[in-house]
Amino acid sequence: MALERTFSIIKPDATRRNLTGAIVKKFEDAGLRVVASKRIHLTKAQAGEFYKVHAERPFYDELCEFMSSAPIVAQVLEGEDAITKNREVMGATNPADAAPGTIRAEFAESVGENSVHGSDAPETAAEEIAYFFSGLELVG
Ligand code: DAT
Ligand code: MG
Repeated sequence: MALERTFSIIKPDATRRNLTGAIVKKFEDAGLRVVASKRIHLTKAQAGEFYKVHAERPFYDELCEFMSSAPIVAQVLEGEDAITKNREVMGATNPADAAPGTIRAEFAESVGENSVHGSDAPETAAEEIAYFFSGLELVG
């Protein structure tokens, strides 16, 4: 399995509760390395652009409000099979369905405010990394 990179966000519900370090520890314990990281406060329009694939969903407006309600930490994670591994460490979208020990099982507040985002495929990982970071900011 080749070394892979994926995109991750620590969401506003988690930065508000000062959980950045606890969440990064979950990634590091799983063998994922943070090779880029920045704390930023998205505008609603920037959140809307990032989540545009969900534009037709009933929760889209709520999602964009939430993602722009407080700072986020945007990150690039690197490791063997990083896209799948990150999704495993995150747990299911709805924390009620998330496996014990996953980030969402331990920290998420609801299906909407679920502490982390993670890319779901190589194409989306590449797009999402490029939306937030320049090549110069990726430091393996
Ligand atoms: P994931 O974040 O696990 O990839 P997704 O891509 O289906 O899940 O949805 C993106 C985000 O949208 C999700 O993290 C939280 C929000 N969301 C999804 N389903 C929702 C719902 N039924 N109600 C409210 N928010 C929802
Ligand atoms: Mg998704």
